[in-house]
Amino acid sequence: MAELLDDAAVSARLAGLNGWTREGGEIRRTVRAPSFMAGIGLVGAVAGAAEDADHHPDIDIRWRTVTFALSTHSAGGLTAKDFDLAGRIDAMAAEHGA
Ligand code: H2B
Repeated sequence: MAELLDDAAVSARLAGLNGWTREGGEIRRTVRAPSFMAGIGLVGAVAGAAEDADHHPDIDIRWRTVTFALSTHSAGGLTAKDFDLAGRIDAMAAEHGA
């Protein structure tokens, strides 16, 4: 099972991401896509990556504003799995103009 990261490790890994904030035991990023359909396209791409990783973000879609939240439920907090997927979401967000 993935191990919980300590505060120093969380801070270090947050510094390598784009626009993510820590909210207790999860990390969140809100992106603004250029259109509703671009946001949906991003969500579809993230869904594929989540299935590949067997790790799934909570996703909130409001017109073209999409919020992703990540935590590792089985560990009760943040692990490398969250930051690995967050980095992939950052790359996909850039590809979708968000
Ligand atoms: N996604 C997230 N975000 N956290 C988890 O702990 C998690 C998951 N667990 N997706 C996975 C699925 C687990 O249920 C399977 C069995 O690996």
